[in-house]
Amino acid sequence: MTTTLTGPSAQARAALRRDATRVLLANWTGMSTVPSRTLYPHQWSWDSAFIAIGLRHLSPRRAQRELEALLGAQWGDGRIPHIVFNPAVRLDAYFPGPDFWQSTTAGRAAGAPPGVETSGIVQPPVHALAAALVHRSDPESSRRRGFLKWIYPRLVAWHAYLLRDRDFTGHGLASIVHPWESGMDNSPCWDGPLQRIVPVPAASFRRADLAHSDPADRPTDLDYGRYVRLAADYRGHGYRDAGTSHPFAVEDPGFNALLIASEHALAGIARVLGRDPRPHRERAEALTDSLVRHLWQPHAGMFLCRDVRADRVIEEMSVTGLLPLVVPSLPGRIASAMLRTARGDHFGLGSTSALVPSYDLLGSAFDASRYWCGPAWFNINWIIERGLRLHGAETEASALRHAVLDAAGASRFAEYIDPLTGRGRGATHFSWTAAVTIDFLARHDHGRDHEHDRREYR
Ligand code: 9WN
Repeated sequence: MTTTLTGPSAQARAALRRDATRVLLANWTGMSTVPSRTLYPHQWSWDSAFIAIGLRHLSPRRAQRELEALLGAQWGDGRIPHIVFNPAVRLDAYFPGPDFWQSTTAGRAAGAPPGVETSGIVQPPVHALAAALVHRSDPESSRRRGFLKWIYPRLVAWHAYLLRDRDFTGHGLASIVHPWESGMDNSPCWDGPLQRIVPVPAASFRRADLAHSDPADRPTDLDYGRYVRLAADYRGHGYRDAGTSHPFAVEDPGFNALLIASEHALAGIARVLGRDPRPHRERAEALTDSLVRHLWQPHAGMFLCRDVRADRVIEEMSVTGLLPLVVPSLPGRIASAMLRTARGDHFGLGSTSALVPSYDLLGSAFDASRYWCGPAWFNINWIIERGLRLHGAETEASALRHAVLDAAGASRFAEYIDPLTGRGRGATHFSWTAAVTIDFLARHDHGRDHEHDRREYR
């Protein structure tokens, strides 16, 4: 895959922006944006955060509405569900759909809202970061609509849920209780903990994803059998965390890193609202200490997941362990080691792989096509690019941005790509791919990356 140092020409940038804009317009339902018209015809939690980050350059108001639609389905206990279902979509268009999750009945005691069907699990907490960026794109309309005032207490409740109900170890970190909660569904990191889960028989459910994509690109039926078992058992416990055994419980560094970045963003939001930002900063620093203390693994040169039930480090190098680059106050020696790991043979940044792959290029489970077992994802590379800039690797950040723009255009805004060849995989016209493209193009045009990030964390 070739990448230019200067990036696409002005003409190519204009064409890319036009095409990416079309994707986001076509995927807008009137209330929010679907990740993909075919594969994912509802609203997804972390997708909407990335989508809002792109949409803010087209319509700050629509970006605000994207996040408001998601937070409008927040549960009473503070959780933001990973899917908000659109009642106009056929039940068999996505599995597991609202008839499986049954949030309005099974989730009632945990505070599921009565007027909307949602899933009962969560996804990585990137929302406060998205809200801060959306606000900054048009502070005037944000103020007029009371955007931050409305969203701030909801984001505070969301983080409180994660740190209150999901800290199973007392480490001060949030655990995920289902592979889907990581956003990296079939990462090889989950293979070990999933061994404990008895899959439901494949004949007992009907997957909808295979109608829209190549089975070789997707998780297997065995994976699905385990996903369904975990979700059904959680539902059986009313989606309550207290008193539920959670046979799958993992401290995931990427999930917690995004929580830290979002907690810093909450400090910025609090300041704009005239509130005290210090509790957020202190929480972010405490989380950073816990992340380093419990998940940093010097022998790997990166963060690794922890299997909470087995009380064991998961010795698999997934890109989730590089996402802490997005944490601003990471100790310098750790940031440097991570940069070396990203550039090295396991992730091949700037050499073997123009975009950072989702999993260790040398890992025994590496598969260049299969979902989170190797392919490179655009939202993940957006996070890595931000991390590179935060830690002073400006040149690599620009090269990565150009590579993302090349790959997005060449793959028709693919869901993900083969990291070795750049070939698109999964769905095309994928929303967060278009959103990340628009965000990178806007920043290319304004050339204000550096200044932005420094200001954010002051
Ligand atoms: C399950 C929507 C979502 C992303 C996830 C990605 C995939 C769903 C699925 O699609 O997960 O949530 O059915 O495979 O893994 O990161 O949010 O784009």
